[in-house]
Amino acid sequence: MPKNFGNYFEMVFADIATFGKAPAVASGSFPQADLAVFGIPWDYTATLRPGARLGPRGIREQSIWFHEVWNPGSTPLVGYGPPRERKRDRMSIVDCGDVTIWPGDIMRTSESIRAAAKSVAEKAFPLMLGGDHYVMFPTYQGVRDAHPGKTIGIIQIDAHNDLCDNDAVYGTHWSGTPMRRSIEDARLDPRALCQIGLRGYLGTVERDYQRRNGVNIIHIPELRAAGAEAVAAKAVKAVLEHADLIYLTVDIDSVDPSAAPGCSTPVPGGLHGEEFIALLRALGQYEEIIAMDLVEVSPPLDPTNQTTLLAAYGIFGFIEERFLLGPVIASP
Ligand SMILES: [Mn+2]
Repeated sequence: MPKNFGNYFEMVFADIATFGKAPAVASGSFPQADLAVFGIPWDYTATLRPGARLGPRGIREQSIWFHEVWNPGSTPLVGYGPPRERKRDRMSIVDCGDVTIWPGDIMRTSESIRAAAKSVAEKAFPLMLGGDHYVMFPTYQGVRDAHPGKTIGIIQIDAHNDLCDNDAVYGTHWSGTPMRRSIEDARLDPRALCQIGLRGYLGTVERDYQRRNGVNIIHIPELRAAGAEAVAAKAVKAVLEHADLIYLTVDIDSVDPSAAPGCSTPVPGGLHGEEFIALLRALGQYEEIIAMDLVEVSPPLDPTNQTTLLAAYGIFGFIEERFLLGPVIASP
């Protein structure tokens, strides 16, 4: 502990808020790491309510609560549940800062995001913090660029299908289109897309498109009945029938507004906070998932920080499962 600068990790309110207090890397450098975090402070393609440009900063601030998951002090933290073996105590995480954006210029910004995501994904498991959901599309393209010769399917946790195409008002590049763009502009096989958590009023055009093209859909009642582990297994299996690897995209509006009010387009009837956490933990057990994002968190709409806190906690559950925890310890 330095004498005059630097504070105990537990002090969430102190020091520079990198993700989980991971070391910040110099802008534009991409070191080898287990996991590399980068933000996209962009919400120019949001529809209903803005503020997701502040999502990366908000998630970083709340993430500090959980830094000991990956960088433990005297006693490693473990998630609640049956005793687990720990594969290792530490992992390397770096925070690459935020991608350069060009306010209002979608195409120039998309090029910037795609190149950044490729650079990160070549060196580490990339974790992207959005940003409205549109930024997932160029991120997905960049991750694909980093895995030449591999097909990459998508598991999407979301209230909305984001399969709109050419809206009369918003056009083709906005937060309702990233899955459609991924299919039509980035050669995603629609059968390698699995959407979990859809609800509310969705367009008949998009519903028919889903059915016609074999998009996999898992609604919340099925998750509630079967449990997170079974749903994660089903989603992974469905996607891997038509792809080599998986990109996981997580829209915080998948969660019920009672637990996640701070987002652009909340829809009642969503995942409970605990279901959200359990689902991310379950998905964290699949090494075929090689990239992740969490999008649509809007701190200005989140006066108690509960949405950003849930987002950060959910991410750490995934990280803990993916990188640090082993099997349940068998009872003697
Ligand atoms: Mn979405």
